[in-house]
Amino acid sequence: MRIDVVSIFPEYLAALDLSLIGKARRENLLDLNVHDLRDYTHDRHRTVDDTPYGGGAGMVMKPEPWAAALGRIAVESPVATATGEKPILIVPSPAGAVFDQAMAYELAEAQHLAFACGRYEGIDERVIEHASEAYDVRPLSIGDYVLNGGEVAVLAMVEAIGRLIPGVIGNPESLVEESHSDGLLEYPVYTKPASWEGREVPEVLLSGNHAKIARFRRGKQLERTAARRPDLILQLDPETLNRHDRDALWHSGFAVHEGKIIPRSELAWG
Ligand code: 6SD
Repeated sequence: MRIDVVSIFPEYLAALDLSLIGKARRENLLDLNVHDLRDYTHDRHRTVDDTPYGGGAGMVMKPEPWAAALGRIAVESPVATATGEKPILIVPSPAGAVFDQAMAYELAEAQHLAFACGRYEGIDERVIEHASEAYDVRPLSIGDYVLNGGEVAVLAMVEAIGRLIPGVIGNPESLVEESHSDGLLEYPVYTKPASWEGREVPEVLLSGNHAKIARFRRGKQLERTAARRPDLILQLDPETLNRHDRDALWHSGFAVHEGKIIPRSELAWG
């Protein structure tokens, strides 16, 4: 996969040299290129911002450097060249659709992703419209809170997407069981010592009874998800829930009633 990131703070992306993503780059599984937006300016001060039309606080990123940077990246895109397909341009924004694990899986299939990191009050909107001619543009949010720029959002998305590229994670089995891939949060994990500070590892995990361990873990996933993310419980397909699952959900305040999952408080009696 090829990834291009455009930012006025290219050093922010240095963390992508580390750990699994850094290793994937060195092994040529990931061709990641970080570009300094100021390299696409032509004035002495390398200006990337200007005052907003209509007034208001702060500055807006000028269109010309963005058009030059994104134009160069599109022309050099391996997908545009090989298949005539458009590369995907992700624009982090608190006003975007929320990036989730399903999106990470979808984007991990792409040949070429580009990321445009805004700063100040954001990028002149016409850049987004103009970029749609060469890119499949996706304004994406990493959650409902406000950052100062797109760089931290890009770090999160590149890590979430990059680890799904075949070969990046040594043991692909670890991708199967993880949080969100089955719509549930992860079960709790423990290691040695079995007794620590007066706290014991749950006995069933020391039993060697694999069926019982699997049931225990599934129960913990359902219990945790019900307590912390009840919204995820309501999105489960009730057809995927066995007798043990329904029992665990009942104890966590949910019922399967007439083919639907509902909070037990909404069960109509009589
Ligand atoms: C000015 C940006 C770009 C400012 C952002 C994204 C999310 N989820 N929160 N905040 C953000 C992105 C903020 O450029």
